[in-house]
Amino acid sequence: MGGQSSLSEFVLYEQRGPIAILTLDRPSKRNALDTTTVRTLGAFFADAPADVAAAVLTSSSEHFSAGLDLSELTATSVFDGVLHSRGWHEPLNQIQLGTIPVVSVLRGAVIGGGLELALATHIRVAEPTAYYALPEGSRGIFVGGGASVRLPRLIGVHRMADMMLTGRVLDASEGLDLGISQYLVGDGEGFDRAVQLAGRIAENNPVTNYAVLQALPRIAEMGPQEGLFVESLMAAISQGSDRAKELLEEFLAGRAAKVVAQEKRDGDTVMETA
Ligand code: 1HE
Repeated sequence: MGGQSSLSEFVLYEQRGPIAILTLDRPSKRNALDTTTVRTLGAFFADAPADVAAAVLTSSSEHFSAGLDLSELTATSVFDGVLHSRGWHEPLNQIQLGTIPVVSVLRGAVIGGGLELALATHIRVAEPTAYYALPEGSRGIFVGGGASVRLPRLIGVHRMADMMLTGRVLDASEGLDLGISQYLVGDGEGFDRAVQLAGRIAENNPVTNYAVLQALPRIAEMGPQEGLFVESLMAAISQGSDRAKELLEEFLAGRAAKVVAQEKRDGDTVMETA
């Protein structure tokens, strides 16, 4: 288990059993993300400890992140700008296309690069204070941390265009409706819910988690027939794993969790052991 340590100047780290907890900790700058912080996050997920099965990405203060550390935007050349943006793409890909499912806790500002970081996580749990914006439009720049690829796939090009052209800010409830977050919980409840979800995810067959992170987004980008074929391969690989066989035996012996529709306060349906 161990207590809290630091991965880098603005990233705290703690492991609770199979769950890694990474905390953005730069409250005085509203968790503005400098290059080292973004690289630290990517490097962690590119080479996560073998006993980590799921992760929570949260913040130590009332804001998730105010985005790119604008003091870094003094890039001197066009080429520096390309490299700076690519310097975000790689770490965010390491998160999204890694092997560890990441649950983020969104509250307060989820702005610009902060939103881009959140979009690279797999499950987003928002609190009512969360708000989403892309002020790049007003700052005379364009998104550079993957938003033009990830956000339209969630909310559509037209809504992202609105956010960039008009500075429109989406609130937590709009974010839930549009799929920016999958969960909306009460004030101060985000972290506990994220840990609970991460715990649930950590119990899955690792092959299933791998398939969800690696195969699912690729299949979603394929033509339907190619997707169906890759799906059959992934299905066979997961079914052939020892853990899948154990879980099937448990179910057939009446010892497995049943699917129980349970209306939670915010309408979530969860699996419960009967
Ligand atoms: C920052 C940053 C930052 C705050 N980089 N220093 N993101 C933005 O355009 C959002 C800019 N930030 C804000 O709009 C506001 O700070 C907040 C709405 C998030 C919070 O407001 P507030 O009133 O609580 O705080 P504040 O007084 O504005 O800021 C506190 C300090 O944090 C202040 O520094 P101080 O030394 O004067 O105390 C701010 O300068 C500092 N700060 N946000 C640097 N972002 C891969 S490309 C991605 C491109 C982008 O992300 S563009 C969007 C950038």
